[in-house]
Amino acid sequence: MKRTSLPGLLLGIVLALPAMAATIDTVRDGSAEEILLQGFHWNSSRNTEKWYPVLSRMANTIGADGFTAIWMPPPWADQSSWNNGTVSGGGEGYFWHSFEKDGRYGTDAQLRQAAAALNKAGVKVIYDVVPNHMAERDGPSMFVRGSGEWRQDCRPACDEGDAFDKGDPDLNTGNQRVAETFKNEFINLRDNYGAQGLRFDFVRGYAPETVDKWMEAFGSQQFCVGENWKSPNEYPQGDWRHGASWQEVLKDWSDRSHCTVFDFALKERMQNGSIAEWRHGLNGNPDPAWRRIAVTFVDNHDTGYSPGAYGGQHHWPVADALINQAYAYILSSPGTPTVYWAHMYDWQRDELIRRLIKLRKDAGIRADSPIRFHPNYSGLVATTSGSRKALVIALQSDLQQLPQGMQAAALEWDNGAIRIWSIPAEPPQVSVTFHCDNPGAQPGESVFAIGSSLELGAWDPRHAVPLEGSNNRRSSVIQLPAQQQVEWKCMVRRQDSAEIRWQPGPNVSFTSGTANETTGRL
Ligand code: 7SA
Ligand code: CA
Repeated sequence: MKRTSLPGLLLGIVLALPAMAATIDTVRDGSAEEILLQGFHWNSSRNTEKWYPVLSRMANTIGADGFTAIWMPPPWADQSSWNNGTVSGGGEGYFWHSFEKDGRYGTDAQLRQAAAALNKAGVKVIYDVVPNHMAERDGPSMFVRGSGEWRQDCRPACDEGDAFDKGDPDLNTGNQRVAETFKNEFINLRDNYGAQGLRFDFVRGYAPETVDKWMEAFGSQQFCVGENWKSPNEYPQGDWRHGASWQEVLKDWSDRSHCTVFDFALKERMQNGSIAEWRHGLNGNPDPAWRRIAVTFVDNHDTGYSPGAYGGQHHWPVADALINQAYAYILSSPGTPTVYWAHMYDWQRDELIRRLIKLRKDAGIRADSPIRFHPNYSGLVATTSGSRKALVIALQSDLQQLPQGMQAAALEWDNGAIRIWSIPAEPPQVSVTFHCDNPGAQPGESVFAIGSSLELGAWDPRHAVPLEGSNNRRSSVIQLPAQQQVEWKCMVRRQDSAEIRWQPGPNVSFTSGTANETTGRL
């Protein structure tokens, strides 16, 4: 037996410690550089060709297109059918009746083949799982009514969260046997169906702590994402979340489950905000621990359209004209981006998406990569700092070229509505306070900082940075990459005229990171 030296033994123990940690203190986000494909749409279970063989056939393409993981439909048998007046459906996996894998998407054997082909193509398999509720069929069910295993077995309900529909299909995930049964099935998906992660459906219906326990058993180094689609105003009055932001509600769920979350904060801004307000997604949060948990998406099988019957569900679709810009944003910004099957493989957005994925991977962008926004330009302009390169994103912006003017855009799309530059990797960004001392200030004057870098408007008065404060000193904190040689000046513009007064004399120049404040004098 090879003798292990004492240092080697100690090193071995130290390396093993994190895996043995009782509960993890970080989030289960895979490599933190995942690029997720939603591997189905709402009508996939009604597809002419069975869906699992489609996935087997497409596995190498999916891998070659740059996806590192695929969100699979729920693998459990769903023979339901329902019709609520305007639309009908059933069989999609969300109203399953047993853990049998033979369902509308294909057979057990076809599922194993698809999972094996995807794993072989380097694509992690993430199953959609639905532990909140199930359909009952005639004959013995997995769980026994009246035994405390169903929500309605107790008065009032015994359940860890909201009811699905009227609550009659809800299981009591707080019940030991129910939790154990799902734990064993998740391990079965890991060991026999190639699962390296799980997407938890309808997490509003059960406790995040239960998800954390299931993931401990499944394997903490794996990937998990929760679908917590519940707006703050859906929480009862008196619950702290009622008045909170979408981001805070999502972060709370993630903190308690140690899973990532679909970034419904960004989705809500894409639906209701201007493009500049997309910066308020979870993935744009100044705190990397918040960006890291965000699984960004444009649309999915609920919110978006799908090929086939009724055009799918389209509960909350992104405006068609914004879809390309939304993909440009999520694929060049922090978080874990998700691409919807139909956009990629049915509706010919694949060329743009493929190029965006390549830019992201070349730059080495991670879920928690830094991002800084440049509100001194119109539209949405931001710089995401990757480990190998930085990407400058300009959506619906008047930013036509970078300050140096040397860099051609790496990607231009939709007549310039999308521009992305790929620039050399940057040192970590620092905050610098810019002051303009303006003893001669007149009422109705606005004071700006203007200078050489993108953050300072590249010497273009239209993109100078407005400073706030009292008459004789106005300031603003601006984020810049460290070690940059910055040249700048103060500038005054009278509100009622285009007249501009420049700081006299030479530029103020400093190196960012050595000084964390800099002062000009008008
Ligand atoms: O309206 C969209 C947004 O607009 C914005 O302006 C709003 C947002 O707040 C607002 O700011 O979002 C709201 O609406 C969303 C969509 O309804 C809500 C969201 O919370 C709310 O804020 O999202 C909820 O609904 C989604 C579909 C869920 C979310 O988790 C949930 O929060 N998505 C996942 C969950 C399920 C269920 O597992 C799946 O649902 C989704 O694909 C998955 O992604 O037991 C017998 C029985 C009886 O109990 C019933 O009374 C009877 O009606 C059967 C019958 N139930 C059937 C349903 O009526 C029928 O619709 C059931 C058996 O089948 C169907 O349910 C489908 C569901 O329609 C479908 O979306 C379900 C099961 O097949 O599969 C899918
Ligand atoms: Ca429930």
